[in-house]
Amino acid sequence: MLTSCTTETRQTSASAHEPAELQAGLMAEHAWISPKFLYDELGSRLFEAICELPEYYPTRTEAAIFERNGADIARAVGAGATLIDLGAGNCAKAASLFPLLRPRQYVAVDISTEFVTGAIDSLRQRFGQIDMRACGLDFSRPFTLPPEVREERRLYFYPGSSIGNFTPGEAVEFLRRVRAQCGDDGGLLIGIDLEKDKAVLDAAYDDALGVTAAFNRNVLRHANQLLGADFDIRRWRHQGFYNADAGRVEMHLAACGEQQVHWPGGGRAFGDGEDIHTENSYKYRPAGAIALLERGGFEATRIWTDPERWFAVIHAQA
Ligand code: AVJ
Repeated sequence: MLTSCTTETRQTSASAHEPAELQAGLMAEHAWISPKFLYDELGSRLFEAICELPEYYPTRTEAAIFERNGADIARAVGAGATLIDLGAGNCAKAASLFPLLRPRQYVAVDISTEFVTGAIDSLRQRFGQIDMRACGLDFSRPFTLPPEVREERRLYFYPGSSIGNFTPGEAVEFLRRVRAQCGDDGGLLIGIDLEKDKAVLDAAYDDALGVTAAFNRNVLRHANQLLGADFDIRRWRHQGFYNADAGRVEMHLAACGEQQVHWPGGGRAFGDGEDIHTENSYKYRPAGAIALLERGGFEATRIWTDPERWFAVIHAQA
C-alpha cells in the first residue's frame, strides 16, 4: 500500500490493486463496489452537498451534539493531543473543534488525497500554531501512520458514522487496528448513527433532489476512469433504503434494461433490474455501539446524544 503523509502530498492513494479490487467485486455473483470508490474528487463534493440536505440528518445532528456538549467533550478527551482525523474530507468537522480540543498536531487522513491536501492548506493559515499533516491512505485496510505523526496522546477522531460502512465484524477489526496504534494513553472520539424509523432513514438515503442518487451513480463514472470500463451511467437507477432485518441502510445501482459492460481484460452482462451493491450503512442502538467499541479493545467512557436519540458521539479510551 502506498502511504504519503507530508505537507506537500502529491501522491494519490489510488494504488495498483484498486482496479483488481473493483473488477473482483463486479465479477461476483451479486456485483458490488466498495463504498470507498464513491469518494473521488466529485464524489467528495457530492457528499458535502448531501450533508446540506434537509433529509440527511446525521451531519447536523452530530454537529448539534458537539455544539451543545463541546465543553464537556473537551474535558473528557483533554487538550493538547495528537488529533488523527480518519476520513477527514474537507476537515471542517475537526477544524470546528480546534478551539475546544486545542490539539498539538492535526493529522488529516483521507483516501482522497487531493481533496484533503487542499483543505489542510487553507486551514494552516487559520491555525498557525497547530502542526498539520495531510495523509493519503486507505484506512479500511491495515495501515501504518508515517513517522511524522506524534506518538503522544493520540486522539483518533472518527465522526459522521463512517464506521457504519463496515460490517460489525469488520468494524471490530478496524477498531482493534486503531487501538493498536493508539498507545495506552490514547483514545477515540467517534460518531455513530443510531437505529430509527424506516421512513426517516429511507428519506435520508434517497432524497427528493436526487443528490444521493448522483453521489451513488458517480461511482460508475469513477469505475469507468479507474478500470477503463464503459458503464452507461444514464441507464443505472439509484436505490437507497433501510433494511431493518440487516440493521443497515443499503445503496444499490439497478440496471435499467439489459446491458453489457466492458473493460480491458473483462466485462459483464447485467439483466434488467440486476443491481450492484455499493454501500452498507449500519445503524446501532447505544448499547450495541458501546459493545462494538469494547469488542474493539476500547472502553466507552462517555456517550452524548441528541434529544431524539438519532445519533451518538462516544468517547472511548484505550
Ligand atoms: C459517510 C458513510 C457516513 O452512510 O451516511 C451518505 C455515506 N451514503 N449518503 C452514510 C452516505 C449515502 C455516509 N457515511
